[in-house]
Amino acid sequence: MPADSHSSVLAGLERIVGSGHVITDADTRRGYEIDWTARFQGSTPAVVRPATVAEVAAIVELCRLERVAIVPQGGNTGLVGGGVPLAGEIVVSLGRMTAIDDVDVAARQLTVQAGATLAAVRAAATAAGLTYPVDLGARDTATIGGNIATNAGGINLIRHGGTREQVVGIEAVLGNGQIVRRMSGLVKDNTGYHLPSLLCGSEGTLAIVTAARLRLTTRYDHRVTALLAFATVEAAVAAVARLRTAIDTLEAAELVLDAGVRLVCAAFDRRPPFARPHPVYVLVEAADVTDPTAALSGAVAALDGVEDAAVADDESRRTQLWRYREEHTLAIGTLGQPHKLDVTIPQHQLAAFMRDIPTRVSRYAPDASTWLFGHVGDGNIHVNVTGVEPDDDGIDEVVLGHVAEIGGSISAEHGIGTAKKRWLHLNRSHAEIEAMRAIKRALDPDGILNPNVLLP
Ligand code: FAD
Ligand code: 2HG
Ligand code: ZN
Repeated sequence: MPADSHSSVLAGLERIVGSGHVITDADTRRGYEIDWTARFQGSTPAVVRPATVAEVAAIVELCRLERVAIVPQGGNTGLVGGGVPLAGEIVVSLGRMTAIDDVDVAARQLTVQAGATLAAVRAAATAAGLTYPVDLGARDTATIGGNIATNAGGINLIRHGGTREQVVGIEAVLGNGQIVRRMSGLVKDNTGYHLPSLLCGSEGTLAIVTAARLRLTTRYDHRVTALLAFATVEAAVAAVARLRTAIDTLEAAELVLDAGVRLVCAAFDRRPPFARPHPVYVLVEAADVTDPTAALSGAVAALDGVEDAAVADDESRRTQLWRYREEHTLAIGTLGQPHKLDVTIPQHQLAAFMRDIPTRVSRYAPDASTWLFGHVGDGNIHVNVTGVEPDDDGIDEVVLGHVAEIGGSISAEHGIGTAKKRWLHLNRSHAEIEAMRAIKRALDPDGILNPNVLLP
């Protein structure tokens, strides 16, 4: 941005939100300029923190006039470099817009501003006797706006669906500066294009989401978690498939490998889960209004290939079991900046993929390490590669190319961001990408919202 336009934009932003909410100081900006993995780092002239939808609309209008690009940012836990200013964009942080309205128990819905954290929304729903069923490891920092923008999946998707399935209403400022607000919460409403669905997964390229109306579900107060050990990925995948049909209270089915569990134990000084290690572990959780332990235990007893099992029905032991899974991301982060390749594999290819992919990675980068874990119940495997330079995206090409060849998705739940836009064509046809471009042009005619994200 040229210096004169720079100062007029900053002055305009200060007029809109007040000078205390335009951050220009380099030290404070830093946290907004670098992503969670530290793989993506950029810079911004300013971080602006609006408090109302009207302020967001005024910011978008100003940036349109000045032809200045914007990166919307929530909790900055995104893993594809989509929420940080890599080309000098202004950061619009939703961090002050955190209000959560009283739960509408009769409608089983909740209205919330986009900057509220997922954990705060879940807590509000729980306090009202219901549940917001999306959950993920970054719950304490990730925001509802970020969840909507990335269409976050998480650990309970097999039972409740992802974020898109929960969003019944939305308020947002489009890239053309207009405010759209559809928050009545009518679940049957076939009056044309469904903007909440369109904005789910739009990664900040069409609109800045300012509030949402979310569907809530039954609160299950009884919960049981089991860690099951297997000799092979094949046995683990087959067991998960059987469990999914055997018990309809299954909320989560997560897979980790021995190497990942050892890494977690070493990084956080934890004891291993069993007296002896096993090649593969599956963490399953069932939840119900009455105790699901007998149902889960019965279904596990009928499985083939379970070499050992640990079952927990109290909060503290359940948390201990979940740590072997949830601490993977942090433990891998201790090894340096990973390449994170979040993919979905067709069920029948899962085991072969997990066997093959480390070999393909080693062929390209003999010193690299491949870490595999994820939401096996829906085929979503997190391929993390360490020991490769952050900007060496040849490794991304190897993994994503293979995923596309076998009919998988190159982004299961994290989005395309800047990290994967080069490979969007592997999954999306020319016609689909052109349709997306047309939608982008219609809603963001000046191309100011996240111009370096999603579309190649
Ligand atoms: P940010 O990182 O701030 O932004 C992400 C994207 O959304 C960017 O493109 C940004 O521009 C856009 N955006 C943010 N807010 C808005 C808004 N209000 N309006 C428009 N665009 C906006 N993801 C999963 O899906 N499942 C998981 O299980 C999961 N587990 C995770 C575990 C850990 C430890 C970590 C660090 C991340 C995990 N993630 C997971 C990824 C991440 O938490 C999600 O993508 C989350 O939805 C991002 O929310 P955020 O508020 O941090 O968004
Ligand atoms: C998870 O499921 C997150 O833990 C993060 O989606 C995955 O670190 C990753 O690659
Ligand atoms: Zn995940």
